[in-house]
Amino acid sequence: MSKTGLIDTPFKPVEKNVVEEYKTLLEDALGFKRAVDEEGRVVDEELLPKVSEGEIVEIYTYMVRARVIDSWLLKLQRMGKVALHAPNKGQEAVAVGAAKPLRRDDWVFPSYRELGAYLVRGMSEEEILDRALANADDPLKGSDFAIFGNRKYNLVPAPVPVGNQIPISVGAAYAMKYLGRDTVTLTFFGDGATSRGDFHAGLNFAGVFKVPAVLVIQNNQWAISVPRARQTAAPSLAVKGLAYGVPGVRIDGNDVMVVYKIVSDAAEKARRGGGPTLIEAVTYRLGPHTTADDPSRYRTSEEERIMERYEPLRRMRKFMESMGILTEKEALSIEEEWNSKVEEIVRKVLAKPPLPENVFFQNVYGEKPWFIQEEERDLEETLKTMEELGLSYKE
Ligand SMILES: Cc1ncc(C[n+]2csc(CCOP(=O)(O)OP(=O)(O)O)c2C)c(N)n1
Repeated sequence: MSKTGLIDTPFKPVEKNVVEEYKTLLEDALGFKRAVDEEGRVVDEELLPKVSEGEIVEIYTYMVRARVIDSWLLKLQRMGKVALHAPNKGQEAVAVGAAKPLRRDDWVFPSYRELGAYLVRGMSEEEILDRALANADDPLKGSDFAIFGNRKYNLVPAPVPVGNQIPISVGAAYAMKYLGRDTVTLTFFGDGATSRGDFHAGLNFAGVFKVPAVLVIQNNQWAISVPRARQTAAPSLAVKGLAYGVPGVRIDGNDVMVVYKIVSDAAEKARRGGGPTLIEAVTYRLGPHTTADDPSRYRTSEEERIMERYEPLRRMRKFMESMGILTEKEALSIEEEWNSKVEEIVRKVLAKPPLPENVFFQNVYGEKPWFIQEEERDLEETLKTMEELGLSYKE
């Protein structure tokens, strides 16, 4: 026996009880949990979260709001007002269902496709649009496009490199544990991100140090044009957690009820010192990867048409109707209501002034080095000369 007891000696196989425990864990990681099927029927009552009817309507409303703002961002990009947008259509249940059970002081590390989570955290449509248009009220002051986030809501801006948020969020979770807090981190990333080294480094650290992290894979089947089958030869993505000692659960990501339930249980377990969970939420991206993508080059419209049947809003309407919570008509009127609300917000936001031209030189350095000061002066002079010549770079 070593002094620390941390090394395997004498050499022996893994104990029987661990093998038994892993057999149960395998079932979760290779299975497929759902509470409500695509026709809105309850298929497993045990997986329904304990939420009131009012909360169910609230959850549905967040999903509607995410869908509405998403379609506006798409339109505004086509109008040349937004540089780039990564559509969320079809993935609202994962974003809303995972963010909703969290506490205000928990931390969310999104990827770039979680509008529903931003709304749940408290970001308004106006703030989302200010960000997307990079206007004078943009909370991130024009830094990078298509990336959201806001310190006010413990919502960390997503990185551009795929999967970078994984080790960063795991480190943040470790910090929470180190500080003795009972806050957790919730991280979103795609199926493609599971092929990056950052995923493996993050999961390994999370498992070894039992950090309070909930890691959610938005398995939307595609990493731009690369299908899920090209990401791994493993039978599921959730099963990858087990190699790192992180329990993995594979769930129906279009069933917001099961997403809420599984994330809520994982977060509470993490809060009590039970360590991390990897959740594979199986969903489908109904739109293009970004506004710069054309999915018809790598998948059929037949596939998209079939997947429409599984989309989460339709399922929620059917579920609420069958539970006598809201009729389909009432549910659809929530969509109409938000459509007109957001239209008004769009008008307001479009009328706001742009960021000042010298924004590049602000918010980066506490004290600007000489070469930055020189560049800033250069810009000022260029703008002055353009004005004298009657030239404008604005529309
Ligand atoms: C390190 C890195 N490699 C490549 C890219 C280009 N890229 C941007 S998004 C993306 C696909 C990501 O797919 P996935 O993780 O499944 O997320 P999804 O977009 O499907 O939500 C790629 C390859 C990048 N941003 N960073």
